[in-house]
Amino acid sequence: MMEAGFFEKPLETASQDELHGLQSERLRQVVRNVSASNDLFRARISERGVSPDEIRSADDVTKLPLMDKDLFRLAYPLKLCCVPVWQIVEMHMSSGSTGTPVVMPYTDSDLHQWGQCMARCYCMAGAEKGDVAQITPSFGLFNGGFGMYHGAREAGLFIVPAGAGNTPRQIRLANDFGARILTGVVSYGVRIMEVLQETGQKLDTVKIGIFGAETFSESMKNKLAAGLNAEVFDIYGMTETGGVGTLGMDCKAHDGTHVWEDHYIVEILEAGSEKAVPDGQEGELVVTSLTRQALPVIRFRTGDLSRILSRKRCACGRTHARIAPITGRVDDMLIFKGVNFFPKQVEQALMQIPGVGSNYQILVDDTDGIREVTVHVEAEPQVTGYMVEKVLKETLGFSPKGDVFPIGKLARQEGKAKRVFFASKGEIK
Ligand code: DLL
Repeated sequence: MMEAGFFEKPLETASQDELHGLQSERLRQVVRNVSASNDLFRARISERGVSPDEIRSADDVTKLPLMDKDLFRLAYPLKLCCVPVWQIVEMHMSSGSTGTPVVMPYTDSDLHQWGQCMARCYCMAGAEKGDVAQITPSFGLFNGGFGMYHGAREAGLFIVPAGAGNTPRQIRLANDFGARILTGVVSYGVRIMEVLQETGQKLDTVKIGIFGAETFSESMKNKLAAGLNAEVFDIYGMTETGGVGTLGMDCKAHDGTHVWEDHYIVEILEAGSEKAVPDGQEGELVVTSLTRQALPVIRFRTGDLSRILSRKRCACGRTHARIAPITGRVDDMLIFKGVNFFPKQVEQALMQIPGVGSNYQILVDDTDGIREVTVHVEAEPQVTGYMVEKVLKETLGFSPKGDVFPIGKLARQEGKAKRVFFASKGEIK
């Protein structure tokens, strides 16, 4: 039953005990299914010396082998699929930052599961039946457009499937059709905001912004909320878990991402090890899908860094564990002059400077055996390279060179923004 703010209230507010019971039952089932139907899964579980019968409770998840993106690459295109091909009704694919093709096939029931997770996110943000939702990620192999579409269908929204690009048309569509909800990848939300500022236009009816797929610092989120004049939510998900929204979003309390625990078990492990870290400590997020048919992941190393914020009931009434916004990826960490940092920290620092725009790049050059890091950022004319260097020094403890460009001058990509460029990969001209 749909109630204001909730899509499936009983499940979203179930007690931790009830959730644990549901997870245990579903884990038993999914482990049996993958072992019975897929050679790769079966071999990996048996190599670990585990029999599916030994998996009785959700806590037994730690007995199972871990998987990562490399396994997806080896299994390309469908060797990890656990259903006959005729049951597949849709697929999505991501090439990821490492270029590894990850394929996710869906059965009809998987599309329904995806739609339900995503519909929970819409309702959690305050969407109501009949609201107009404008969807700006591309409709294609990237899961963003279709996931937001399937969820909007479940939630009974009026969908404007605008797809990517053509920002002036996006603004016109939103105003002409009275969009109340605007969705997209973070950098595209920023693009819309910039065009609004350049042209002096407004979004007349948008009240809810749902953005994700990329690093999303608190300051960027606030900037976007101010620029769009909307409440902004940080939505999470990935191809391997079934797409956008499958891993949840923050609620109106904006106190962490609610992970849909009746559908997924999350663990936080020390990066590169099997050791669990205590709640509150940062580590790599590892996910097991409990309710997917075509390709459930078992202990998938996401490469994303986060921590458990709370397992207590949230102010919104939901009981599902909350994780911190993703701070970076295990493989994104940069080291400069002995200091480790993530692109998100650079973003956070830059956004403190009044007049700084939202587009920036980090250039890493190791050509002469000495690492040089330069930060390019778009800003108003009053911002100088010295100001950028000073803020980075104060917040990160080292001084990359800072170069300032007029707003709109740095290259932009369609879809996810690329923030880090390496001379060693020929990415800097
Ligand atoms: O990016 C799904 C998505 C689409 C999420 C639209 C939100 C909005 P992939 O292309 O497979 O799927 O990329 C997944 O993107 O492992 C994270 O590293 C990153 N990511 C996704 N959401 C967030 C977020 C989609 N809210 C990878 N904050 C993930 C930070 C995110 N990083």
